[in-house]
Amino acid sequence: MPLSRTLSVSSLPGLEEWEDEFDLENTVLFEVAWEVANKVGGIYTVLQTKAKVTGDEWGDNYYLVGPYTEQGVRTQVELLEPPTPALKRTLDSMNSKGCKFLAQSEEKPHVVAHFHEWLAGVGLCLCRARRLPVATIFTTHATLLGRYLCAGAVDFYNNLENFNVDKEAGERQIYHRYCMERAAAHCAHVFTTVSQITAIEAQHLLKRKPDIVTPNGLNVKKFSAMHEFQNLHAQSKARIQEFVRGHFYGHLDFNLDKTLYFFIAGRYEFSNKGADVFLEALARLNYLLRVNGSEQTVVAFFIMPARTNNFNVETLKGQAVRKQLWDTANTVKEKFGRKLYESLLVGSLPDMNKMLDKEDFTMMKRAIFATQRQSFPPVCTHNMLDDSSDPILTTIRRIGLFNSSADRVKVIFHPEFLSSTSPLLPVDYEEFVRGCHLGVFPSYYEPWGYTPAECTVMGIPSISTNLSGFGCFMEEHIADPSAYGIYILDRRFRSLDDSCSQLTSFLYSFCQQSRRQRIIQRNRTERLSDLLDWKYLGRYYMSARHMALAKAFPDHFTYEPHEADAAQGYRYPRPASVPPSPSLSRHSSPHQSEDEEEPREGPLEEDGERYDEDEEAAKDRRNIRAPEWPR
Ligand code: G6P
Ligand code: 1S3
Repeated sequence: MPLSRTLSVSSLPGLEEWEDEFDLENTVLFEVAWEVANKVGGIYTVLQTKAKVTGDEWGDNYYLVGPYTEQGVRTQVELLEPPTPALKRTLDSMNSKGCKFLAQSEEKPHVVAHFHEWLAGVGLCLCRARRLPVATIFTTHATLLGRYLCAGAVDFYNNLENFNVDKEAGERQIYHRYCMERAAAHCAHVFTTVSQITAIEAQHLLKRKPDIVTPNGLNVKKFSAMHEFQNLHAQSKARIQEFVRGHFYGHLDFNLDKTLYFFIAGRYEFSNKGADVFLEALARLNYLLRVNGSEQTVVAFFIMPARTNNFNVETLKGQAVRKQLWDTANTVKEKFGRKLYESLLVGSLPDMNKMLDKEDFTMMKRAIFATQRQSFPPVCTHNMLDDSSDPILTTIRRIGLFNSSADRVKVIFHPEFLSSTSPLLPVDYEEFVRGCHLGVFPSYYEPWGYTPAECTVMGIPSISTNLSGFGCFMEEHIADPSAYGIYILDRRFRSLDDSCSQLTSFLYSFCQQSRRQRIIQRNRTERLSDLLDWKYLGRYYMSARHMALAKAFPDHFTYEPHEADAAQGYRYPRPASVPPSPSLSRHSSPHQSEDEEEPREGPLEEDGERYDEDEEAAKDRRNIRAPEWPR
């Protein structure tokens, strides 16, 4: 009996459920990548989050192949016996021969082998060179040469068609790797990449136009309580505030209730990831907040791993001082409580002048004394090995953001990925993101960009760019992205200086929102999650596999070319309560009320209009322009 596969997209309003009967019997899918159960970067996230929908579709016929690492096997893999005799024979044979071959079976299944990135692409080239009966797919998540060219001072996007690719690769000493990538792209039955912008790049640098764009999705977690993500924001923010209390000990002259947390995170590619632009915009924001006498403070985190030899003493001391103050307060509180209790027991009101004795005051004075320090709170949490040449630190020295009292923008560089077991900031990445107010990812080179996508599904607004796959995808599918907390910076048609100004204005406008405006905006941001769910985006991978099977085994499979652009024209409307013309709206985030009420208990007034989150969401669903479905 043929297995059938169904991808449910019913959660995405306006898109019909896509059901496709496809004979999967005797068809096997291998997905091969260096990052299978091996966390290096974004490709790990692609494979790990996609595993569920692909597994639902292919069941036991789905295999992920990656490098054997002790750590990966111990923490992420459950060791099992091979489920079919054919696979067992193949694996036994591979073991005995030192892993020499892959496709051998009496049943002659139709094999689809999907290779990610140039490292795995070597396997693809060998499949074709040895004429194995395998339908092959190659996905590149970035081009090697593109990444290298962008990291230098090159006007990349205006010169895509002019690069002498062999020369450029040779000069950067990546010619051998470049050749492997280009060979894999050309050998594959189907070549894909993660965004339109990288498709154009691949066409020029690898000299093959991708057949399908396969955007990256996420495994979206839905809470049963609708606003649970708002509660999580408050809880996680409290964890970050604790850290900030320690980090800024002795300089806590700003109001934590009026402090916003911005962050950038990812691989440490200073200009590719836009850390340069972010720093410049922070310096300008600092100036604007100061001259306008703003009460807001911004703490900007840079979470980018660099070479260090552990936390620095001053940073650790900050958390120790905070802990000591906490312990002191608790000791005094307990003594106070006991005296109060004794007094109530004998039926009298306590004499408040006798509640604290000399010893208590001494203890408190000593604790306060420990919070005195001469230096500013450190910018960096670790001892950097390349302190004097590090690009973030060098820029901070140049722009002078040293965490002084006068600064309205404070900077914390944490050059290590976050972990819930850290003695300094014991939160994992997800918890950290939830606790922040805004993710800032002004990348110059970003084929997709998971960081803003992750923010979106957690209901945290973010800034990306029109040079990132994510930013372009959101621009295409949302009528007014900024109303949903998706700010897209123009890095394509503006000079660097203009992009910095635009980013500054995004940041400054964000700082002017009231709490209730931020809450409304987070509700809207979170509503976009379905758009980024593999339940919906998985269809592009399906199409790529259909196409590859049809090319490799034309007698057995056919491919309907319309499949790949099934969602063209799909668009989220502007939120129902945002005025239709931008001229009516200073910026299209929810605004302008100074009160700090929270809008979750019922309808509220927004710009004289009624705002009701549930009603607005329902209205938006009705307004969504459904695409014409090609059949
Ligand atoms: C969530 C919580 C509220 C809290 C708010 C803070 O919405 O449910 O209780 O007041 O976050 O928002 P803010 O943007 O100021 O961190
Ligand atoms: C690449 O990882 P990166 O951060 O080096 O692949 C990711 C997954 O497709 C993608 O999101 C990212 O933009 C690329 O750059």
